[in-house]
Amino acid sequence: MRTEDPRPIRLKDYTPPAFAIDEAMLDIELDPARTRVHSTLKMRRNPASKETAGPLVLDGEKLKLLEVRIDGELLGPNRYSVDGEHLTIHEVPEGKFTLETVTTCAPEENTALTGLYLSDGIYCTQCEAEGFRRIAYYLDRPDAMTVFRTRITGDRKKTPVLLSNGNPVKSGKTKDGRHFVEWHDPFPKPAYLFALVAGDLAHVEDKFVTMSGREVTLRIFVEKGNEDRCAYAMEALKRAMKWDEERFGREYDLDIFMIVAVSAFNMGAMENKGLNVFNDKYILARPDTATDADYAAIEAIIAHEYFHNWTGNRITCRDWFQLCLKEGLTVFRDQEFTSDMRSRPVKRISDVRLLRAHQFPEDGGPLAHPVRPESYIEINNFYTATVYEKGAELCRMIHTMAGPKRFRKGMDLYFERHDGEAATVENFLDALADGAKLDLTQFKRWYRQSGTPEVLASGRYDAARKTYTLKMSQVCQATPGQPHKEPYHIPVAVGLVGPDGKDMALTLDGEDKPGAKTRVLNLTEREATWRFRNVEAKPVPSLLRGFTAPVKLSANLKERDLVFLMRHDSDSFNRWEAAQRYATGLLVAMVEAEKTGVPARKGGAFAEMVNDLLTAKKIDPDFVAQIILLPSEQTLAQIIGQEVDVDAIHAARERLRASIATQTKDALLAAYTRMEVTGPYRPDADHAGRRALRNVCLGYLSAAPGDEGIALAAGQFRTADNMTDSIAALSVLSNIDCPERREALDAFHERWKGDHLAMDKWFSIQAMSSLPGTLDEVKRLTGHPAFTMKNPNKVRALITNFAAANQLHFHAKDGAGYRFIADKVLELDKLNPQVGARMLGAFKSWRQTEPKRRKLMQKELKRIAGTEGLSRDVYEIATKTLA
Ligand code: B3K
Ligand code: ZN
Repeated sequence: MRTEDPRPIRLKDYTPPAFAIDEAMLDIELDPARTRVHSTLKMRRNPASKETAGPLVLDGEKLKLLEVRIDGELLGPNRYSVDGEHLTIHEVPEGKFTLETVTTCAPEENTALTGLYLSDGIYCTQCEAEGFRRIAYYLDRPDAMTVFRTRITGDRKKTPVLLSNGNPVKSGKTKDGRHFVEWHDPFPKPAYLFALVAGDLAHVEDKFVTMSGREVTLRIFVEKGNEDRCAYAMEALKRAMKWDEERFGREYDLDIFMIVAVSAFNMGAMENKGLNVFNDKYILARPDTATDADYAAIEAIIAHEYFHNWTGNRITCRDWFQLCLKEGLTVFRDQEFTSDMRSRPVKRISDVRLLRAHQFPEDGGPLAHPVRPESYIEINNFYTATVYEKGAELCRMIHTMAGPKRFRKGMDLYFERHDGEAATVENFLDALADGAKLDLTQFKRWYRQSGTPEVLASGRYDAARKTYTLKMSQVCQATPGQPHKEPYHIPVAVGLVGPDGKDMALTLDGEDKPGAKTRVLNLTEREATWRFRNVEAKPVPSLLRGFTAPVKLSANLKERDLVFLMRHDSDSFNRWEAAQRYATGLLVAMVEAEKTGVPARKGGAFAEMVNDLLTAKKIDPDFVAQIILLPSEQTLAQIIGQEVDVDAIHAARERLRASIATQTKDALLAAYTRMEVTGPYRPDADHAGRRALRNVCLGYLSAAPGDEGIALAAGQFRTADNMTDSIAALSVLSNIDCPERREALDAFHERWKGDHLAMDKWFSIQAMSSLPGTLDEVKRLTGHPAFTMKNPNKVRALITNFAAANQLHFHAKDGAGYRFIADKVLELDKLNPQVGARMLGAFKSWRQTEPKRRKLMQKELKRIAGTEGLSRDVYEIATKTLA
């Protein structure tokens, strides 16, 4: 409980800012305890505002105010007032005026890592969403855009590198032996895109020539000694710059583009104009230190932040309710980039996995909110899977409906109309509708209705008439604050697979010629029917190909239809989907059997598929690695949905793994050998795919009875020459109680104890172990010298991972997992509320657990919600989760 409950901010209350800032000049003198910021703002009343009189209210937090001046005149304390959140100047001149403030802040005390902070000797800022107000008094809102000039002064030894946005214009020494650099960013921007970095950093440099022939300097700044880990990030950056030119016609606009890698960062990365700041885990990579998954993430995040330069920076958001305007769209763009760089089907599978693992539960739980939320207490809680991932799905649906060419026309129009503006979702949809010639009126509901629509499909074949009738209906469950939903516009890609395993050409009623083999049907009503003609034999329908809409589909396909599709569907996504559905069906029955003692079947068809795929002459390893993997314990918990018993799920999945491994052992061993990669390490899809499949085989082999799997994993761990294989072997061993386990963990520790990123892997593997005693081990590891609650990567590796990715132990029957996490959330609430609030997300599915656990979870949630002095971040998540 808080003494005063924080008030929600609402979309419907939006009004333009009362004042405009024409120019901002910041003079920043760095000091760990007392950084001095002299801000000079050229201001006037905003002509777009209805407010023509009244005070000037600026945002500011944790600042010490030393001076306020208007047009050079020092204001006495009676002319303004200050509280913990604002500086209010009672009266300002009629026309243009200059406002100067002098404030100080204490970067060394800043553990929240928002605003200006000092960590490991590096000064760094994070201003999105509302961090700039911890640097200076300002109109800290995205629709207040201005040109910034920033002068940074610092110690020459400790901070030889002084960076900010835009282009460097001046530098030199100061009289007191320090030095300064002045930066000028010609592109008007909101304060959330401001950045400053200072420290003793090394850099690597390259260049890129844009499509119009301009040369851009590219620099990646890292801690000294890490220069040899930047090559992949630099390559990825150049590929992203080129791709955005080719695919979207977007060119980079400044003379220099900089990226800084820091080790203390609240999230993945930040798209500050011309000066992206990255969590170093998404920059630094060498074959022996980074896994294939790390390489893939680096490529994707580099691209994502770079793409923000147009979708986010050049066109920014009017207010934070429009967050999906930049995030959903930019995720869609980075997904497309990865699909073009790697395997499109595998990328789609992994994106849908992510969506189902994080977004679906969010949309079906107490924290459900629309892609464009209508209210929030703390905006940082809304950087969610819904805004990002579902937001991307909405862009993907528009792309599906328009086709690539018309979609591009729509995007071109969006850039043309809104470049330099702070825009809204409506602006985006209007531009897309006009440019792509689409009617998006009904589609718009996706942005305001929360919840995952369920689509029910059923088909009937009429052999006499040779018709196939497909009926689809939609419904969306109530979500918090939204009891009733209007029907959505849902594009459903459909194919009909004939008995020969081939797609039929589809002719709808009323058409005289056969059309394409995959057709997009638009379900816009609560229920609709389509009839296909000239269907020569009874088909198996392949519905929602490529997952064209973020819905839950039930098609009630028979087991034999699923087996047929997982072997024959020409749509790779649906082949994978059929295999997942088949395996899920088996596992759910097995979980039931665990409880009732009635033995379930062994999953022969799945094992047969594994066997056939592994022994086929030509295989796509990356795809096979995906399709033979069983659904995760979390997925099963979600599908079961109520009275979830994590022990039964774990036991059932382990039994099925062992059974498949036993049935396919020879094929697994053969593939394990066949997939070995020789020659120098390459992180591309081809090599990474082979390693992925090989390591999935290793996982299965370790589940088979006997010690062969252990020996194989221990051997792989010892001989691996890259982090991917080393980590894969280590995580297999981490789940088996054997002497090789400890040996491998110790050896890894010995080799990598000086490397903070590798140590994160070591922490997280232990946090995710299924062995008994894991919680005690995690508690013990919080005392490890490399662990600190002040570094978010460490916290996420050891603690958040335990809460979010170790379902078995987080949900331990005695409630010890819940207690531990609740304690850590409260501890973080004081240090870093953003990271604490994220961790608390692990409690969101408390209502789905069986009654005893449900009570225990509720008790911890109540304990948190009842704590005096909570941050807005944790308060909002705790109270909404309980509601
Ligand atoms: N825009 C940032 C996220 C900021 C999160 C603030 N709590 C990174 C990104 O999405 O690219
Ligand atoms: Zn983003």
